[in-house]
Amino acid sequence: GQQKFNESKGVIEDFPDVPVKGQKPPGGSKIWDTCSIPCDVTVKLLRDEKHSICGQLQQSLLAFGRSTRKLMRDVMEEQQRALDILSSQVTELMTKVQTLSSEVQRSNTEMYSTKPVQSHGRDCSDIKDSLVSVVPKIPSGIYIIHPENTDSSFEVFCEMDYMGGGWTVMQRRTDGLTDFKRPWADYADGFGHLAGEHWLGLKKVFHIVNQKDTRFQLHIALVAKNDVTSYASYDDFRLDNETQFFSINLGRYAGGTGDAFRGYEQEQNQDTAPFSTSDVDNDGCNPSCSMENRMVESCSSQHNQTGWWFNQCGLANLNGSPEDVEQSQGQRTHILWDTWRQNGFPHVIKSVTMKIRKIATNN
Ligand SMILES: [Ca+2]
Repeated sequence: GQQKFNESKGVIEDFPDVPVKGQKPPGGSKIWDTCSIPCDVTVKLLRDEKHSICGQLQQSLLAFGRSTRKLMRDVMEEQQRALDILSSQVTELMTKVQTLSSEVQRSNTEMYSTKPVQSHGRDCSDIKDSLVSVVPKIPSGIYIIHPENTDSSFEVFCEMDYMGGGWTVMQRRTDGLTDFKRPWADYADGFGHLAGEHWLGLKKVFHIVNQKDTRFQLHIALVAKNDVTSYASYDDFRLDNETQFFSINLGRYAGGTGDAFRGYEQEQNQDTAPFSTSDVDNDGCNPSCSMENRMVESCSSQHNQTGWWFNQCGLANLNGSPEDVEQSQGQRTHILWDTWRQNGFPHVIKSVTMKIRKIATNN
């Protein structure tokens, strides 16, 4: 009867309420002729059978839909799991790369932090000049210098490869691991590790740049977060003595970063400004100055307790932090060289080195 049912299905389905009495099911004449049961009973049976099969069909369709959905869910979960595994592997690899590169960096630093070369000179350019005829390639590293008119010798880091070599490093910020929130005494004497981040110290720099018959240039090398590099250079650099709070004196500017030491306006000009720290305030905000609609009493406090030649407070502070940390409210914690910009915004600076070198003079 199954086949017959299928053939008559269309009719019954299309007109379920039409009375079927006396109607011949198409092609069903054989059953019809031999039918011993009354026709309306047969129709009822067929209709019941149709309903039950329809119900079964519906059930299996639902089941099929459910299992399809489950299958898709399973597939998606499987893919998600695979993605999770992949991304955790990527993270693991990146961590490994970071560890490796920091190890490379450390071993580089360790390479430099071996014992200072026992070669004396008045500064790194002096050492370079005296070694250049005996050593084919003078290595960068820690050397001992003894500036004229001082009783003491001290260690400095000499950059012997960069731009002709002979550079005495007076400041370096690279990884933010050294605390630059320091009082006056530390900025006067120096702190940090010569092979890594450090501030050589105002007294030492004063001794180097104040030797007779010498002139020094200052070179500031900046690296932005996006690895763009540039520099600012001053063809003359001197410090006044400690009783004048090591005021800075700058010559002509050259470079690609803009002259942030002088800024755009006279009141931002840090040239000739005395040095300030959180405990020694020479910042020109007396009793306070207005910055970005805030009253600032101490530029050092405004700049994360660092020391600099602040002047109301100015557009430069290379002792800020190289880390991309979130700034606290109204504070300037980053390395600042505000004239170095891209698309109108200051570069985010990730490292800086300040170095000085003797300029050859005629006498
Ligand atoms: Ca002040």
